[in-house]
Amino acid sequence: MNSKTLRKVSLFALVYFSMSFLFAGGTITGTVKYEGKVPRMKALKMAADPICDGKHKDAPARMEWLVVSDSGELKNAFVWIKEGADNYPAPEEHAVLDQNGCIYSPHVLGVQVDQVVDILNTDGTLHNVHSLSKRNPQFNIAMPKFKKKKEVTFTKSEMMFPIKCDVHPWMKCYVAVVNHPFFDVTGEDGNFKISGLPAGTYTLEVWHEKLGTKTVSVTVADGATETVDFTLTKPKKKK
Ligand SMILES: [Cu+2]
Repeated sequence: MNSKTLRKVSLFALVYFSMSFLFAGGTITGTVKYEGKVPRMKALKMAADPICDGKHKDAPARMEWLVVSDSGELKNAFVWIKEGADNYPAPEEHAVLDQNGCIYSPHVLGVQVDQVVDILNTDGTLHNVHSLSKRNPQFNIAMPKFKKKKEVTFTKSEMMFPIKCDVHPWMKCYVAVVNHPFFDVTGEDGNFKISGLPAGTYTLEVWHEKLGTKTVSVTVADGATETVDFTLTKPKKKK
């Protein structure tokens, strides 16, 4: 390579490098809170399976349909770009759904279309993985104690559907299949963060298994961070 070409290549690399910072994409971040009476989550009765029961000797596992901190931060809310994002190819990285202590971990899982999901059986007991999807074909897989891993993929985008275990009736989790990577699930602090969004206007939605959904329109610029907080309440009972 002569020095002229080298200069050209270096200049190109420099411009490219700077541009990647300029166009790093926008971020939406925030906190999901719950407002209302917080029920105490009942302990799960696992006595029917001594292996499950034995894994929670110190503290019983509890139901997870409404997990709220003392200051109202809501866990297991799914926040995602409902409208405005393009289709993205599946990442190489596998998503993981573990069956550990006879509960699903995580309780709410977001995956991309065609992304490989490793369904693990860490328990050494029989589980049955039964998907109740509507757009994607349902499956019903027995995972005997020696079956440590099963890989599945979902080929169509589909908002939340349950996966349950027919052996242990308390086992239930929720899966969303999204055609892009812009989603997050809140942890115990209620926080979510969606990064790398191309500049634009999007419909952002929060979903919770008992509290329903809420949407908001958000405009993000390259390199900027928008904060969006949600407060969810119990839906009114239908009369
Ligand atoms: Cu099970």
